[in-house]
Amino acid sequence: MKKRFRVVLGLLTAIGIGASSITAMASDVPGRWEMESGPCLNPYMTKEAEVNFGDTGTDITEEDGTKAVGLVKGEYIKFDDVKFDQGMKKIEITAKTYAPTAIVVRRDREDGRVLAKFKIKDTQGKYEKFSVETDDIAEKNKIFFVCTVGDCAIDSWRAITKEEVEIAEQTVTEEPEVTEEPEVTEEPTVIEEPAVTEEPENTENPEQPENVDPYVENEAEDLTNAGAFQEGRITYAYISERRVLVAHNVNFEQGLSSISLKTRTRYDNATIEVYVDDTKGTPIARTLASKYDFRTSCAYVSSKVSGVHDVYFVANNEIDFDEWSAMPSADYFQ
Ligand SMILES: [Ca+2]
Ligand SMILES: [Ca+2]
Repeated sequence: MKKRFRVVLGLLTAIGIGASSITAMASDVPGRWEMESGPCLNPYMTKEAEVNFGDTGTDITEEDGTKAVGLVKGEYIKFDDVKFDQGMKKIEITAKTYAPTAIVVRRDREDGRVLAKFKIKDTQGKYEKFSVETDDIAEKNKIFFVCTVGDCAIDSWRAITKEEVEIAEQTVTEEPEVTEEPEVTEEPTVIEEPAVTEEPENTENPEQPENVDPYVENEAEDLTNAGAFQEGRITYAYISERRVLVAHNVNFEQGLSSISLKTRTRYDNATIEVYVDDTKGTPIARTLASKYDFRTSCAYVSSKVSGVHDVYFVANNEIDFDEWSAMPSADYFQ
C-alpha cells in the first residue's frame, strides 16, 4: 500500500503536479461528514458555472476554451448541496455582459429567498470579476443564479468568508484599486426590478417603539437584527445559530403564560428559545419550529415574568420567523 502511494506520488511529480495542487485537490474531496450525508460542493473554491446541477441557459465555449453559461432574463443556473459550513460574507462571480444586467442569487428555489444581487454594467463581452455582500448562510443549501435583467454569461463563482473579507480589508490600503464592484450609479436603468422589497435588509430596525405590546401579533421582521424577506404576502425574519433577534422594551404588564411563534424550517429539531434580558442562563420558553410550512407553535413559560424586559430569540438552526405574541398569565384572568 505504502509502495503504491509512493509510485502515485512519483508519477504526479513526474507529470509536474506540485504539492499545492495536490492540497487543492485534497481539500475539494468530501471529508468524513460529507461522506456520511452525501456529496457536497465546497463553495470556497472556484466553481465552474457550466459544471452545475441544472440550468435553463445556453452552454458557451469561448475561443480561448473558457466554458460558461449564457443567461438572459428569466434563465438560471442551479447548484445543489453546497456546504456553506464557513458561512458566506460575499459572493463573487466571473461574468460578462452585453447590456446592463442583474443577477440575483437565491436560496432553495429559483424564486426563493434573495441572498445577493449583482447589478452589472455592460462589460462589452469581456469577463470580469464582481462581488457583492450577501446575507449570511450556513450548512448545506441549494443556490440559484437567476438573470432578472439583461444578457450575460457566467464563467464561475465562489463564496467568500467573513475572515477572507477582513483580511482583504486590512490590506486594502496597499492596493487602492482593489474594488471591482460595478459602479451602479453609472447605470441607473438597471434597477427595473419590481421586487425591491425582496432585498435582504440587514440594517437594524432604527426605531424600536418605547414599549412593545406583547399581547398582540408582533411581526418578527420588526425585531432588531431580523432582516425582512418576502414570499407572497408574508414578510418574515431570518433567525439562525449565528443571528439572535431582539425585542426591546417589551411590557409584560399582564404577566406571561406562553409565547406563540409562527415559524418554518427545513430542518428537524430546529428550536427557538426565548430569553429575557440576556441570553445567559435558562431560556424562559422553548419550541420546535414548524417543518416546511409556516405554522404557529406555543412555548409555555413556567417562570414568572412581569414588567418591561428585552426579549431575545435564539435558534439552533436556520428558521424563517413570521410573527410572535404572548399570552397573559393565568392570574390576570382571575
Ligand atoms: Ca467556466
Ligand atoms: Ca411577518
